[in-house]
Amino acid sequence: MKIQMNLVAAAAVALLAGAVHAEDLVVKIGHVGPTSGGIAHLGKDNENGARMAIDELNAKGVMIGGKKAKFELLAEDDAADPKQGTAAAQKLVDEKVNGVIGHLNSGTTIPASKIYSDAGIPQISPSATNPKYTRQGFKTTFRVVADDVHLGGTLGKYAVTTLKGKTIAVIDDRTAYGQGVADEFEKGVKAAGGKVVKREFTNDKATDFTAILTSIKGTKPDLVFYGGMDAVAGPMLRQMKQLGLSAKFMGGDGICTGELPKLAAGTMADDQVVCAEAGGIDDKDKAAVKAMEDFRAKFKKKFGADVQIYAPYVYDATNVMVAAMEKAGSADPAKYLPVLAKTTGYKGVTGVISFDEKGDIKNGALTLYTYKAGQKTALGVVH
Ligand code: ABU
Repeated sequence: MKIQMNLVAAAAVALLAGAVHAEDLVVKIGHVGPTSGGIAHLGKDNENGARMAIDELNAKGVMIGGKKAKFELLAEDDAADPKQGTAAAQKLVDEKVNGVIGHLNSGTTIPASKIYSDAGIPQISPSATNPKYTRQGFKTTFRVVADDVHLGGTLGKYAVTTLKGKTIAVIDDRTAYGQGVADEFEKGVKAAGGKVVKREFTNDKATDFTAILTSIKGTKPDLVFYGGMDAVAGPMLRQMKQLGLSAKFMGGDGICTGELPKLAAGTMADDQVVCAEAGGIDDKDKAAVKAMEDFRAKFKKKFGADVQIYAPYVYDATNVMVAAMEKAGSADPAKYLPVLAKTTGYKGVTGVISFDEKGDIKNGALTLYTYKAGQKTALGVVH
């Protein structure tokens, strides 16, 4: 009899628990990045940033409009390819996601943004830096990093005024990001009174740069800028060394990764490479520095890997989106989108996030880095 009573009680508890689950609000967050191909290490880094945020939000228990939210991560791979990017976007729209974090590359983020905009789904890119992304007149596009105008322009000025570059060569990979950041770099060099003596291009899958590096070597450059990603920059640095081209090497955030020394197979001299991350926190802000250190330690413990570059920005982007849902009391894109657009003073691990009228981060910082003994080493934060 007693056993029967216990079984009835257990069944009641299970029923109650089931009823609570039935009341949960399922919130689907899409994430898109290249988790296959040459920059899969960066796509995985971004995806892990989203996974970390989602796991923490579920563990914390977030209430949206009086219901307990259960967040689901729908992670898609676009292989950094614009066509696969739009296919992934359409798939997420068909899955009726409540919001999207991504994509990683400007070349995939920009075409995908039209699909999300048509569906009214908010999208926050944690890493696409081409300015066009937020300048298409869409209400659904947001970005938590500085853009290539700031990035390329700052690096161009730095090349001339700090590194004293006199003969500067520029290479890009002809992607929306690579070409765009190289153009902005060139403008920055010219504005600072410098001169670009050679402009060459390759593509984002190339492995042999002998012809363009030989042509550049003929101009005796003291500085080479590459607009593109680390998967190409690494082998390019290796081939520069083979050709006896020991110029300084600069690039934007796409090369500014923890993986670059490995991809360059130990051919980088100390201080040879200068690059910039499109975000950063002031090292005088001890609380912010500690928050970032804690994030990196938690990330390493959870995934067994160091942050490459943008995982903390993905983490913040996910949390900013969910904070807007909480504030709006709804995960319905039409209801929380206006609240997201008004985001002001959100304190994340990457700093303070406020959006301007285009959906860009206000007062986005940059962090300049070099590499010493194969370690990415900060030179300073620029606003
Ligand atoms: N911002 C560098 C990598 C992503 C992109 O903009 O293509």
